[in-house]
Amino acid sequence: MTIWFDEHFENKIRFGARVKRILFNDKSAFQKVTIIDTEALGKALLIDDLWMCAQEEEATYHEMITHVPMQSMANVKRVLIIGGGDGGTAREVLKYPSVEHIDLVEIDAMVVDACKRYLPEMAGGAWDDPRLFVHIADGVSWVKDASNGIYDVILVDGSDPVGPAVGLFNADFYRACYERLADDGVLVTQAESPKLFFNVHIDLLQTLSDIFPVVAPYYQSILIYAGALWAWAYASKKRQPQIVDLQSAHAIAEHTHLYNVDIHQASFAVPNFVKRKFNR
Ligand code: SPD
Repeated sequence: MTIWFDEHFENKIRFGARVKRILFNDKSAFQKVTIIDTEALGKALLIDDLWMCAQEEEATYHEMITHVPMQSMANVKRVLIIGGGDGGTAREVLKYPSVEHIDLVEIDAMVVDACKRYLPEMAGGAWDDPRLFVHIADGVSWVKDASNGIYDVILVDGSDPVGPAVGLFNADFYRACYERLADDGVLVTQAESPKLFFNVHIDLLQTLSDIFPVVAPYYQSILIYAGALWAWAYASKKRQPQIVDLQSAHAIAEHTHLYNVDIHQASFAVPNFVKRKFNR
């Protein structure tokens, strides 16, 4: 029997792949967590029936959320990842020898446990790195707690704005992130598709702009995400999203699938339909 997994958008359009096997499927206190093996994309994680990452297509997402901020700063030592329970973002951050400490704050233990067991490739050994500290906790409360200290880089690697990730799209959360961010630090959050989630995308950019002096969206296409053109939002108190050390960017590009100097620069080209609503 042929099984397909499809992510549906408003019952109008769907994004799917053929499934070989369902490896894990359960409901936590927060959401439905599924890991499947697919014909075309390898193993994949889905949350509440939405694509999160798939082996053959995850590099774009994890490299863009990580290397754009990491290359816009030098000598990053302390990193906070909110969400990221599959370990893919931590894997990319750990490519930097300057990084001394990563707090990964994931609300749902089931995501981490299922990924460790059924999708360990995504973290690529990150779970065993002594610099990574995994906390099963609410990211919103984490950033509101001053005792957690200050971070050079904050990466918001959450799910879509349904279920437990809703709080990662509001001003309260980003005001608290501002307090946790070093003066010359950088925050990047996944910012949904400017095509299918236009209002969410614009609202998020506006929310960030009310808090951070520097805000810039950046884009890449991702095959499995609804809308195909995906966005991240860069925010900082004073640092522009420019590569600070070309040599370091070329060096990291030796270890990436997609990210390089040209991609970093070109990804900040903003489509006109976004510029008409958000132009800074
Ligand atoms: N619609 C997909 C949104 C995905 C955001 N996070 C993905 C998690 C991968 N680490």
